[in-house]
Amino acid sequence: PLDGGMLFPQESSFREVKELNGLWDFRADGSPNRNEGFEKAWHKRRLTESGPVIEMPVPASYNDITQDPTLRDFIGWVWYDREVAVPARWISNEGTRVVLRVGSAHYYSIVWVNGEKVTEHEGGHLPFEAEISSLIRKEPTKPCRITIAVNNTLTLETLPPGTIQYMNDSSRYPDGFFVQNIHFDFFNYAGIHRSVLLYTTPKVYVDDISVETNFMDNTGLIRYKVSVQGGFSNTLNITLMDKDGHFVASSNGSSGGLRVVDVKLWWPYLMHENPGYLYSMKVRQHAHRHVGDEYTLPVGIRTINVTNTQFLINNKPFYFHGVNKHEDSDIRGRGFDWPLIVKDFNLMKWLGVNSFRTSHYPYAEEILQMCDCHGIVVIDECPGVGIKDIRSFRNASLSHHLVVMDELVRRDKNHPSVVMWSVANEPASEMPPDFEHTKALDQTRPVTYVTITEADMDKGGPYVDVVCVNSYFAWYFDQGRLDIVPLHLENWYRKYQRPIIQSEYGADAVPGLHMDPPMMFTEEYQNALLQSYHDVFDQKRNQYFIGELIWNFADFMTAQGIYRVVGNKKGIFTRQRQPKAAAFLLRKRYWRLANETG
Ligand code: GCB
Repeated sequence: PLDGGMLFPQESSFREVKELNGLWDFRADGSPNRNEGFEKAWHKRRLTESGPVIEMPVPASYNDITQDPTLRDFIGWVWYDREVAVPARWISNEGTRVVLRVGSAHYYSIVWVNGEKVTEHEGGHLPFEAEISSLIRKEPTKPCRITIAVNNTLTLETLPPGTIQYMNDSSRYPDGFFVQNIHFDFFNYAGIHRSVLLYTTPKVYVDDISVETNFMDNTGLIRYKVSVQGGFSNTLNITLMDKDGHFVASSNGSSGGLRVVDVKLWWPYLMHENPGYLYSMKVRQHAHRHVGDEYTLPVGIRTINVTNTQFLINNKPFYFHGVNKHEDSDIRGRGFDWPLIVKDFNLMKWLGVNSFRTSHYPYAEEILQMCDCHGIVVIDECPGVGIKDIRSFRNASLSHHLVVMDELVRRDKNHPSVVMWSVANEPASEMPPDFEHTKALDQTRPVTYVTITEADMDKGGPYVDVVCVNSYFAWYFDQGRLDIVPLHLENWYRKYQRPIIQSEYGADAVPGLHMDPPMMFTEEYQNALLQSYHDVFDQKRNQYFIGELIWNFADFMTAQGIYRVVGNKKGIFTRQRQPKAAAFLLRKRYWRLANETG
């Protein structure tokens, strides 16, 4: 089990947040053994003192920021550093706890403050933090120096996994030549991808909150658990307010229940006129001889249930009509970017999307918060993608996979928008990943993993609550032959007696390429392929077929290869978020579905 909670940093009368985004000094360690930074202890001084640096924006992937191809394709340690002025009141007040938090960095990170190591973390896409109160008090008058080294090397133990192959044949390859082998279809962007923050809490602080919700007739029920760390808390008051700030219910103690009369349920967008209704649960602790603390958690009251044929939200059948996404865009790569996020929400609403899957890794918390507010339903996926080597998965990555699921559930458990966990995408299907662990972590949500129709050996199906399936008929197989789509889908859907989501289907379209009758890679072919799948979906809907998620919302960057023309072009929007013809087809379909399925 993990040590402590990971509440999203929040300002309140008792807490402050200071963003450290902007330009950091940066250097990639290009030394032959990629280890000069550690040998020469670059963290002991400013990075500018150990060699040349460049400016690097945080948050952003570093890969596409410069004109240097070696930095784009760099593998190894990169170093970031900057100084920050810490407010005097944080230092002088011994009752203030100062925490340094990294929203995510890809892949392995080590963090130093004034030359002293404060934490290290394995894995991208999830936050990590360290308390640095005593360190900053050691040299109260000096600015505080933060150094972060990040290594993007993928191994058989990382998620996603990867291997590095050295080419030793000197007649064919130059000295030190290597290639990275990966089995996932997106660029391995690296760097500090989400905000770096300093935040404060009082010494005795609310460390974690968990809620589970239910309702009966008109009464909602919130069961909560609060953990306080750092000392003894005298009293814990819980107050629930509605959206307008009116008092609804209250309770005391570290666990208990709140009854909500005339409950306003959290509904998905398009199912109800007030989607995404959120209460505010204010947790206040009063510690003995210390300042109190306060944290307010948004809470949506809703239930999720899966039957043999249906996915139920608040006991009403829910049909997923949505997209798969990536955190991906020009220049910033996987770096967090508000304009992009808001644009994507606007596009999703324009399309009539009611759900998406966080393919193939956890997305920024701010995105989930927006989904909570807007009533957009999320299938929350862990970075278990590209697991093709069965032996290595069983031996090495499996234990890491469990930790990643722990971290994911800890971070996202309270989001009403998150309705299901996805533990892997297209793993070697003879070796289904461990569902039981995730089930034990969260009994309130169904668990799925994403399989692929081409996998005859699929053995995961029987264990999951919902079967998610990807298929690329008439694309990777039987190229150009749309007439085979119905037969193959039909055969596959017949396999399992449980709810099925078509979790991926699609075709690459190079925007502006036209041909009629349609040919592969044209906008017409993308449309025709989607239509041939939709015809089958429409026959299956209302039986056990509970959703369709297009691959992909937008074009995205991949490694170079003969299958990819500057990235994957299966987007219905370009990477710059302009519509291809398929976006209009989807829009018409999704709004029709919204009217038919409620
Ligand atoms: C898949 C993968 C996805 C790829 C997609 C494709 O099955 O899950 O990551 O991008 O196919 O376009 O090949």
